[in-house]
Amino acid sequence: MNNIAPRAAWTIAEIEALFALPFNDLVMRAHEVHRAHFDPNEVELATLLSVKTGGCPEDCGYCPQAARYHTGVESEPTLALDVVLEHARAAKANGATRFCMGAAWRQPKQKDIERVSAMVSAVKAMGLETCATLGMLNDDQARQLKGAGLDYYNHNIDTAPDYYAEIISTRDQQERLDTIQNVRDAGINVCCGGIVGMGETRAQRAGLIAEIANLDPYPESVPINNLVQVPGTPLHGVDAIDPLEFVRTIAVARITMPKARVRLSAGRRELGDGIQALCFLAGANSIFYGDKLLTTGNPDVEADRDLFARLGLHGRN
Ligand code: SAM
Ligand code: DTB
Ligand code: SF4
Repeated sequence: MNNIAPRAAWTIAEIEALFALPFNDLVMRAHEVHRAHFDPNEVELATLLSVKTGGCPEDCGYCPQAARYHTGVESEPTLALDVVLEHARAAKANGATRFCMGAAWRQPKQKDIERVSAMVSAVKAMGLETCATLGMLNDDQARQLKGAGLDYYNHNIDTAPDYYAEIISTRDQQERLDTIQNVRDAGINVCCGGIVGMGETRAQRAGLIAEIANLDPYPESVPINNLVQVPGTPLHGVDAIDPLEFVRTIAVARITMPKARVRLSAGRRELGDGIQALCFLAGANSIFYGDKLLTTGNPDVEADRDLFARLGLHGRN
């Protein structure tokens, strides 16, 4: 169990009140919380690799990997172990400390768990922290991954409970919460966040943060994704979020989850350098690092090195 102490549950009204603060007051408060718990100039670098791409049976309205949407992403077989290790070696050489393996499954099969377990053990042996995101897990599957040495499991609740059904119909949010509990019970660190910029209201963004912050204990890692709009997905063409509202979301995550790694996740290219700098000020202290997310683009390594140099930021040791 981690040392993240729970507090009394956050009400949605309390979280909405944070969102409603004047921007400077909100960011200052978040930055103070950030400084009290972390080196404010240190940002964790996590590199993603899609180890099984496309052909997913789910209908997540944001996702280019759902088989039912015509996005140009082809279904590919699971990557071979040596290919995964080649990517992990390159990520480590570039300065990443965490390697996250993603798969477009609703739920892995036993054979999948065995293959991913081999990847996890080998990546961990290279001295990287390991993370996987493979869809829903039962308790036995979570325990097998823990046995292979998995450090983190990513499973997002994605959006507020009252908006969820607009985005996904093939599984409900309670199933997501059950997986998160199975991961927790197996002794794996939890990485759980969501996506903003999907047409949700501010109250729904507050609902998303409340649900994550009220997990007991709250997750060790909290990815906040800015929707990457992909042609062919139902959410393509939705109004983008105001970038300053994105910064507010990061700040509220930091205040409500003081000891979590808040990850400025997908959608950084669309935010630009100035907004990313504000996100780091507001308490983001982790990014996905490397030229690709799972199937879409990310700022390239050179651009991130340049941004870190301009801001005086450094990676974790
Ligand atoms: N299939 C597994 C699952 O859904 O849990 C694991 C991979 S899935 C791609 C992991 C997460 O990526 C999703 O829960 C979602 O939060 C995020 N994601 C997927 N497509 C995205 C997009 N277009 N923009 C932002 N985040 C996205
Ligand atoms: C998370 O919260 N964001 C990452 C990771 N967890 C697996 C995925 C972002 C995917 C963006 C769309 C794509 O590249 O396919
Ligand atoms: Fe499948 Fe995950 Fe994409 Fe949903 S987010 S369609 S479960 S790969």
